[in-house]
Parts: sequence; structure tokens; C-alpha cells
Amino acid sequence: MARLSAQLQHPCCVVSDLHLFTRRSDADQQLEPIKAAVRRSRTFVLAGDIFDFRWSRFSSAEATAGEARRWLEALLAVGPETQFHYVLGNHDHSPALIEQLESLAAAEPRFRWHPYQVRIGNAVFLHGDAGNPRMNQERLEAYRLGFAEERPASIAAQRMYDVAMALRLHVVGARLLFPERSVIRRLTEHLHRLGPEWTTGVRNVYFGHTHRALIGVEYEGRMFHNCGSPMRGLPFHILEADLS
Ligand SMILES: [Mn+2]
Repeated sequence: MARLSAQLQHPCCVVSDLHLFTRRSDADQQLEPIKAAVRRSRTFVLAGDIFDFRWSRFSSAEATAGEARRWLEALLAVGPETQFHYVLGNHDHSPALIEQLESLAAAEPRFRWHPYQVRIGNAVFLHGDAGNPRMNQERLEAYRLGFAEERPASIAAQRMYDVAMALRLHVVGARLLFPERSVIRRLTEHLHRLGPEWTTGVRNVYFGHTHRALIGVEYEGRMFHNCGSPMRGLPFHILEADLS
């Protein structure tokens, strides 16, 4: 009961991995449920790969970042009382987006952004790429830089990606690349390396990146949750976060 009342006092929803601006994302179909979640949330967390700079249908990172800014402003207008936290992922760790996020945060005190993770109450929100094999903070930064420096994918690469999606390689690939238990163990190790403020008292961890929906998997006394991704054929849930 204590947990339920805390949730009612501070409703918080989280989404990640919308991969907006790619042709392969079905996130537009989730827009109304996302808006409804914003309206009922006191805090709303966007946990990375909300926009996809590698596979964007816009011609440049600047154009994608401008569209991202407009999308975020529209979302902020949906919940005029809601606090927003934007945590970057690998596909949106773009200098052009960071520039827009900084300017949006300066203009709008309800909006904050974080390059790697944020703790709200006893919940930690992070994108989840720290759960890739053999990652530490230094390698994570190098991994992100690889995305930041990259130009939008070529038409040929986009076509190959379409073929892979048609063969559902993204579904099989997610299972092979990200065995649930290993990812959760690596994320736990990562949080321990970041310091006690990321583990002490933390009861719930919300992440994305693997595109595998998880609702409440326990590890070392913490519950891990992943909303999945609205990419073709993958399960996706808007999660209500427990901050207590
Ligand atoms: Mn990712």
C-alpha cells in the first residue's frame, strides 16, 4: 500500500526507444497514449533513442535536431504542469540535439536533460547502452562519440536496413545480443562503478536500448524495467515508474 500511495502522490511515466524520424518506427501510432501519459504524469522521462539521428529521414543532423525541438515543445505543451527529463541514448547523442536541448532547458525550467542517467526519488533512469558487453563509462563515452560524429546513413545502408527489418533480424538480433540477465548484471555493475548515489536506496531501474520489453525483473534487490520499442513487430509499453 505504501508503494501505491507514493505512486499516486507522484505519478511518473517513462518511454524510450521511439526512434522517431525513421521510416521503421511505429511511434507515431503511440503518440496519443504518450500524450495521455504526459497529462497524468507529474514527471515524464524520455530515456533515450527518442529520435534516431543515424536513420533519420531528414537530410542533416541540424534538420533532425530542429524537428526534435519542435516535437519536444509540442509534448511539453500537452502537460503544462509536467516536469520533463530527457536522458540521451546512443542514437540521439548528437551535438546538434544537445544544442537544442540546452536551449530548450534554458527557455523552459520544466525541462532538463542528462547525457547518461538521472535519479528521481529511488528510481534510476538510463538509456541502457551501458549494459552492452565490456562497457565502462570511458568506453560508453567513446561509443556515444561514434554516433555523434557520424553522418546520416546512406541510401544504400537504409535499403539494407529495410531488408534486415523485413527478415525480422532486429527481433532475433535483440534476443541474441541482449540476454536479459547479462544486461541487467552489467547495468548493475555500471551503477556500482558510478558510485553509491546510483545504488544506495535505489529500488527501481528503468532502461531501454535493447528493444526488449521487461516489466519488473529483480536483481540484487532492485527491479529492472524496459518499455521495449515501437519498432515493427516489437512489444512496447509506456511504463509507470515507481519513485518510492
Ligand atoms: Mn539505444
